[in-house]
Amino acid sequence: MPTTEDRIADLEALLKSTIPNKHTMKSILTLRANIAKLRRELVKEISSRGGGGTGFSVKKSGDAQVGFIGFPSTGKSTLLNRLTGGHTDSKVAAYDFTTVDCVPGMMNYEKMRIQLLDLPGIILGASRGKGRGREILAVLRSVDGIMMIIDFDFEGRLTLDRLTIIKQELYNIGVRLNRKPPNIGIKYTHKGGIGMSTGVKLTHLTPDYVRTILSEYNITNAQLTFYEDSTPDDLIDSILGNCQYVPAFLIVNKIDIARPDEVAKLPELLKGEDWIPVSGVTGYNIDALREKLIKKLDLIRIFLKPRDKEPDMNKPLILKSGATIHDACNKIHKDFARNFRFAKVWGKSAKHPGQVVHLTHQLCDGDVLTIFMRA
Ligand SMILES: Nc1nc2c(ncn2[C@@H]2O[C@H](COP(=O)(O)OP(=O)(O)OP(=O)(O)O)[C@@H](O)[C@H]2O)c(=O)[nH]1
Ligand SMILES: [Mg+2]
Repeated sequence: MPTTEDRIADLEALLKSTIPNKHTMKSILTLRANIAKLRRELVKEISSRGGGGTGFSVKKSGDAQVGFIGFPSTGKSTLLNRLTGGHTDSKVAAYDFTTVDCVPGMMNYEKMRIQLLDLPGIILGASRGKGRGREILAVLRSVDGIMMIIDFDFEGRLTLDRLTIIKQELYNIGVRLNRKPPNIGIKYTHKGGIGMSTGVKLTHLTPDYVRTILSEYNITNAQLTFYEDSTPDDLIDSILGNCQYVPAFLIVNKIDIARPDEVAKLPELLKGEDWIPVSGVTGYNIDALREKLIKKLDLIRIFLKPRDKEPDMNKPLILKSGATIHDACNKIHKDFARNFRFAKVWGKSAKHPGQVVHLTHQLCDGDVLTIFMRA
């Protein structure tokens, strides 16, 4: 039986060979919708199989998890060693596929503990099941941040073809970088066909295209509201809802061996990317890399204050930006939310020191918090 990958390849070939004109428009739309649908089936397969059952078993720890993704020998393990101050067992060597497992390390930064996951170098076609590719990529569906890494070659040059592949592989497994979930409202109805309302001009979708995509998912009655200029992929992401939205940035490693004229070209070459040049070997920009990572994760520190006592300023609770008292309670212990009465908060999120707040109150970095529970 053909695999999902084979079916995608067949349809892509068919799409390529179809000359667009007004007679073929309908079949082109159907083909595109079919391909997109199969791609998402692949995502489901990957996330449920975790790459074939022998997935990496790394216990999550720390306040957040961040994964490295890059081709072999780009310097992932070297950087992991640098960032963790050597608190990891990841081996470094001058040959490809030195790392064959998911190796964790802990980076400590201003009372935050970030678990970094070193991964084997990916190869082209990882998401289509080559090597341990799927397992590697499956790990990246569950992290709080992703560091993509590319490097200068022996001649001191940098090309972006590998970055394109990395991004495509992540896309294929349903990982969306640096973006919010699509803002499309879908209300399923029992009758009335497909209704569409738009607050903005749609430049990537026509009503016909929307209907074709929906019919691929057997949706014949629904009311759609587009709040932004969405793409066909956005629509499918919304229907399926199985994508991960992860903050990410690009590390340009081995800057120590870069040709000066190549370095000068970097701002132009990497326009639109969130990137940082570093050297794992000389340590150049490693502190800046730590800072960048922390900023990207957008974490906040909450200091817990026991009733009538001073707050513990040494061990903050680390939460994601935008977190509420409810999130704080859940992080401490599930009983905290269940038996919650009210809380008092001091700091940026409080209207006045010691403001009484409830579960939906949003916290800010540096807040001090006392939780009162039912006896
Ligand atoms: N010149 C230079 N060499 C580096 C740098 N970082 C790593 N290397 C070298 O690149 C080679 C590969 O480094 P690793 O850290 O093992 O690379 P990796 O990405 O973990 O490789 P795999 O585990 O095989 O995927 C080693 O010989 C490192 O010494 C750097 O910043 N500059
Ligand atoms: Mg390695």
